[in-house]
Amino acid sequence: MSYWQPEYETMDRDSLKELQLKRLKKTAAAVYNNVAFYQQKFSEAGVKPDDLKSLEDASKLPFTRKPDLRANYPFGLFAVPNKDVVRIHASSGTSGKPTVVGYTANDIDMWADMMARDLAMVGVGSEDVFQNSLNYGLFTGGMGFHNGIERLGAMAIPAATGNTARQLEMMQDFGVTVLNCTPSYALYLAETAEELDVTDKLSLRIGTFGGEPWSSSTRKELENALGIKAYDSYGLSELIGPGVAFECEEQDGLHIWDDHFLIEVLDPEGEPVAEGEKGELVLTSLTKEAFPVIRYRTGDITRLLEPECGCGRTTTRISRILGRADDMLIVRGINVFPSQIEDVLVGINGITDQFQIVLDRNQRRMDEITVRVELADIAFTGELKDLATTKKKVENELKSVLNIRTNVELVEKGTIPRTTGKAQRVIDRREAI
Ligand code: DLL
Repeated sequence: MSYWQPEYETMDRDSLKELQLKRLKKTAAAVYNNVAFYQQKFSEAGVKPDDLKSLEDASKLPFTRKPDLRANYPFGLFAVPNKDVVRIHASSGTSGKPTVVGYTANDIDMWADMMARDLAMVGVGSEDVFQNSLNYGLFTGGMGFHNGIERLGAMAIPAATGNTARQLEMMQDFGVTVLNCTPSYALYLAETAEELDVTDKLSLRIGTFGGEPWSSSTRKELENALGIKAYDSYGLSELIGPGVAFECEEQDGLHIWDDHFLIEVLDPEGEPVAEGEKGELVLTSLTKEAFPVIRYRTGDITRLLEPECGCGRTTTRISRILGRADDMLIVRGINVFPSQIEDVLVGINGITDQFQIVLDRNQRRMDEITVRVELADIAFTGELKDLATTKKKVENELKSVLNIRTNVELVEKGTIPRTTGKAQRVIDRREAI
């Protein structure tokens, strides 16, 4: 086990709370004094930074949401003058303007520390050759990891995304031991390695995957296909980028760095859920200078786990992200999370793990859900040859988990577009009809 910053990773809860309160007061004062949006929100809520006497008082602070970032595009929420901002990142989003986030030199430095902690936590060290196959650019993934890899002293390969055959060649030629990318791209890389018959030539031992939801069954599949231990990596641009929470070697929940973030898990009314219950992750930054955020509604659904962890760290732990408050599909009144569908598909023989969910509204104005599933090569051999049986099996298993009838469309291998970044799993055509 290796700790990057044991003074924070194993801090006792009382000292941690004291540190959090000190940092919360500083952050609240910084946004109140420097950002018109926060000054107005604080006034509407009837609260001033000086009212923060204990950590519990954080609940008096107003929430921040994604539309607030859009409304203040591009630099309206920066708490320092532009001359102190050394970098920006932006996320494209599905509608309207992107959301822009900024960093001071200290922010970049602290981000690199957090990432180094994350990587040390899963056993990455200076001997490792680290292929970073996330997009470098406005997306936070590539550069965020890059700085952490260098900070830790591993050898960084800034492979970025695309050219999958070349990615596999680099892995062989450079003796890559750690791969970092989205889980969908990892699946694609594993599939291509098998097709090119190079899986045996890889020396990977660790995979760190994130940026989008994935399931524990996908973890098993990636671990078997690539001969690695695979870890979940969570983050979002608004809070810093990747590195907000990461699994440890126990693979039992993600540690959040609560010396940098104040963590709440809330119900839709904004009240804390009981321990262990599902709720929305709400985060406040405690150390950021350029772009601090107060009670940011991430939209990500998770649950708080017992803080004690086998690895010895005392930081707050959350479960893997169970879905998004706003990505949850409502089909005939039933809540459907794409991750539930993924879980079912991964366990069935004869199909690949590539899938797409298509939502339509029929002539009777009823929602129809179709799951497009790809057949694997083995689907045409032995007892699996009977495709109708495979289709029935997928339909039955989906029905038993989702409590709703789904149409299953079996499609040829390779039909569903592969991605080097985040996968597009849902095509919602209901509005168009
Ligand atoms: O995706 C940062 C990142 C890059 C994290 C690479 C990890 C690895 P955004 O583009 O702002 O930032 O998207 C953030 O992606 O609110 C979640 O909904 C989703 N997400 C990120 N990581 C995970 C994960 C980056 N491990 C949004 N599991 C978040 C589930 C995830 N969802």
